Amino acid sequence: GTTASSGESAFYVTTPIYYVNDAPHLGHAYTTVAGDVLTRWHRQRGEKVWYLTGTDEHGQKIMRTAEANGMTPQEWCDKLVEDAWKPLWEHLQIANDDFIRTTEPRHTDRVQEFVQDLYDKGEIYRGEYEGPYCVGCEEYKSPGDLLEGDLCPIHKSPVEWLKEENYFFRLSAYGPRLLEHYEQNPDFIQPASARNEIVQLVKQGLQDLSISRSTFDWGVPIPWDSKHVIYVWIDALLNYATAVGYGSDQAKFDATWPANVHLVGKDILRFHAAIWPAMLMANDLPLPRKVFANGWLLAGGEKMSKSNLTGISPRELTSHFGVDAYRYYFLRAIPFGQDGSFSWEDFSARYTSELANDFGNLASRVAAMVGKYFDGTLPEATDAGPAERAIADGLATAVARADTLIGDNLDFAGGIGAVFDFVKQVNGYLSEQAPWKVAKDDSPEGQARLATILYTAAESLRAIAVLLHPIMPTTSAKLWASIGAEPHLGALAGQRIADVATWGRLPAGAKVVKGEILFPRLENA
Ligand code: ME8
Repeated sequence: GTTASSGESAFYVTTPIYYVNDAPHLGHAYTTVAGDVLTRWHRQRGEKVWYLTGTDEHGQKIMRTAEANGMTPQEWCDKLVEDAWKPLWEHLQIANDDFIRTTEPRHTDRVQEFVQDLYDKGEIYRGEYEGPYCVGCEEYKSPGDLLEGDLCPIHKSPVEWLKEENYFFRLSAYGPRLLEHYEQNPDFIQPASARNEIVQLVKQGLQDLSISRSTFDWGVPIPWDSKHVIYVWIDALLNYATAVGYGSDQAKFDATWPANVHLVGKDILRFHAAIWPAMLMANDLPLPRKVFANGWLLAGGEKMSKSNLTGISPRELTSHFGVDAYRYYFLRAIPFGQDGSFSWEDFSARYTSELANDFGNLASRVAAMVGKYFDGTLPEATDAGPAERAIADGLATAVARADTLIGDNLDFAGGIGAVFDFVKQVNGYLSEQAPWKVAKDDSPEGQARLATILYTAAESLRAIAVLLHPIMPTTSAKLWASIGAEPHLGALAGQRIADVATWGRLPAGAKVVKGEILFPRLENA
């Protein structure tokens, strides 16, 4: 692969670029929050990171929606991006470094160059295609995959029969090289179920891919034949390269590409794990390091979607549970890579037991006791023994597990679980040590013991605030402020995962204040 000429290369993560035919729902937010947690974790490791999201604005689906709403496609896209998509990502605290729209010239110009290059190399030829097409998927289907009545298996709506003169990409030629790549890079497609699916598919043999359309014009024109526009998926996949300087800023491209992780839903795995790598191979570009397919959020047992009218808006949930609990819930409740169902009952139960009781109460109890017994000034731990060593050890274990699980394996549920095992351990420590009883002992030994217990608990909160920062940035910042960490240790975002388990970083003398309740009791929904 390419190495950066200007130092370290970035940990580059992408989300799919979403269709702007409608407003975002829980499914889109699921992938985008996952990418945000992953990239925030890597920033907290001290790595250089680039997080990209954006919107897919060409094709028939968008064109028809715009028409139905009495707008030009461009007007429609501008409105949806500014009124719905960007504001939601801000609301959910998504810290993306860039937002690419496929109608931007920085993208369309490069797409034309890329396709022209392939044409010049003989990778594209003219031919005819006939087959069933699903506009919802923007994809030709195999007749064998259709449901009774010629319905798309994903959208459950009728496909259209298309017959066109098109340009084709010689995708079929890339099967052997793709299989070799999967073989030599066992982690290229994850999880294993996704990898197996793609290996099977490619082994069956790939067909050449129709990459242009001539029956409508909302797309990027084929440079050598302006009666055709480039197939929306070819246009869309290239966003991952054009957004980081492909063809326009070589230094930036070299410092960013290849992507470390393409996050995608399993519905669009084939495009990312077979077609996209073949396109890159055809133009001699390095392949992404990993394509990770998340499972589907289900509603009534089916994929939640805009077209099925089951797409719930994330704001319906954040207005009730808050943004941080929202970010936490989906990653904690559903193993990443598997399908899962959302329910109000499950969300409420986890909110109350895990966030409000286990975590929120721990933070408020500790702050209240430092306030009550030491006037809000963190005392020194002069009497540390086996119980305190067990906490320090538990922390080291939690950090190591969370770092591998979240940072390397994208096992968010497991990694968050590791942090919450530590939260539970600290709660258990407090119940056993019972500082409220020790406080009744006025002797110097009793007071030293009390100080040690409360120091240990506050120092644990220092670590918990850092570990949960990528997942719940606002809550963690409140906790960081409440234990008075900033004046001594600096900003929360500047804390490094490698330092979290170093015991004793929060110094005695820190000003601890009982801040606002981290997870207020839920009102009846
Ligand atoms: O496919 N469960 O855009 P899209 C989990 N423009 N994730 C879901 C989901 C669900 N029920 N519904 C949607 C496109 N997603 C193309 C992508 S990329 C070059 C072009 C998430 O608006 C999931 O990540 O249909 C899925 O892949 C993506 O949204 C599809 O969004």
